[in-house]
Amino acid sequence: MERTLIANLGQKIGEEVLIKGWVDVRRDQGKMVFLDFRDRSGKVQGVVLPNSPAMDRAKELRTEFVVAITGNVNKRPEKNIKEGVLNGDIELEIIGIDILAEAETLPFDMSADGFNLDLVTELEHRALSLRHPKLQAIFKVQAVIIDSFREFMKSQDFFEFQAPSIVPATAEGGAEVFKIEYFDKKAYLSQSPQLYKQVVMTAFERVFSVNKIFRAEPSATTRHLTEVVSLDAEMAFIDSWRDVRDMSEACVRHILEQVKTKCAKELAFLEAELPVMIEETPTLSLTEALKKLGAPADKDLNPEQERKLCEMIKTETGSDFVYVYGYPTKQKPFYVYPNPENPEFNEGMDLLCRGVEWLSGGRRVNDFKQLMTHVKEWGMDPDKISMFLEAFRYGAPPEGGFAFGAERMTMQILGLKNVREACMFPRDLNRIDGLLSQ
Ligand code: AMO
Repeated sequence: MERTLIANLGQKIGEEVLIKGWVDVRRDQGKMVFLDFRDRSGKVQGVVLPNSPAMDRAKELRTEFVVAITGNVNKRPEKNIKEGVLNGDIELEIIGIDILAEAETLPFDMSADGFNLDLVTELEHRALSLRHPKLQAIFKVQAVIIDSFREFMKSQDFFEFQAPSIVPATAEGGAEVFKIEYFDKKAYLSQSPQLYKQVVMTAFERVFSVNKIFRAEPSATTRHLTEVVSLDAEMAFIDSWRDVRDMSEACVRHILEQVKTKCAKELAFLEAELPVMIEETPTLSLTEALKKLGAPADKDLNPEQERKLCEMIKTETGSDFVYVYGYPTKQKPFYVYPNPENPEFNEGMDLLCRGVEWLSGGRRVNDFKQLMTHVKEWGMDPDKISMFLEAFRYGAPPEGGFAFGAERMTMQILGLKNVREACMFPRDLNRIDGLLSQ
């Protein structure tokens, strides 16, 4: 018999079917055994009646056994119907049980009601906690976020390329970088595809990538990982950094719309409310933002100021988002474009959402002579970035771009408290799968 997915059982009322999946819950009531089964499509309740040939086997089953079940799909009596629940109106009368794999007793209760683990235990048992619908909902939303990013960039005629992870020089500054032994030479794990997206832009004009980036982040915070999925874009022939701002805003809007329509079930299950993006996202210079906060002029916003600024903007405008642009030129990497009217400040920008930085970007220096001046002033070794410089030596248009972290985006969209909840296999100062012992 061909396998029927659990979500399709409702179309097979009165028929004999074969399902395959895991035992989700087992309730032994002596004469009868109730078993909930789970596959990739959903759950169904099964029952082994007193005279069933499957009774002996049913007594052997425990949670997470992998099974193939034959049974009849019956309509539930009116009084037992559960409205609004998948298969709430049917029940599988079990006639055959084939055990495909046994499971040891679980180290913790994984049933929907019993699943209230602290994050450390959840991470300690990632292989098991991934089977829970809460975690599956989070990562389904993340998959839609990444898909929608790709979809939007392609709709705007951006070309997808694969950026390297092993690089000869750091793009974003020295401290937070992993050095690797590359045979008997030194190399780095890429902090950002920044220099590569700029190079590819000089050939394809509009480019994007979905890549892993690595940051040797020395502190364990709720928003920093050492391995991040970065959604990067770069575009040629801009008139100003505002073109980049507008493109990134349209991209976020598309992602939010897609999550809203494609993940309605997951959002409801996680009790998540999408952040509000109003028609025109409020946009302030760093100087204006600090003034608004009553803070002295500074090089950047600290996390507390980011949180406070977002709260103020939310109260004033209803927007959960705010762009901040115009950072002190020397505080940002060498490639960021200084404002020609006030070169002390640059045309870099950040997008904050619900108190956390979500995206960075802006206009880049495209004039080769100016770029070489920056290379010197920022103390970069031109030999290490010779490929990047070649692209600009031979004609690069005015350009800019942006990057999101997929985990931060997932965290803020779902209102999660810790970025580790939004990363399937988080790496940080203390953890690579398990806790690091030294
Ligand atoms: P930036 O360093 O701000 O910019 O990174 C861009 C976005 O990546 C995410 N992110 C992180 N998420 C979790 N943990 C981390 N340690 C971490 N580091 C970064 C954030 C952040 O907004 N090259 C520029 C982008 C550009 O200008 O196009 C860059 O890398 O969501």
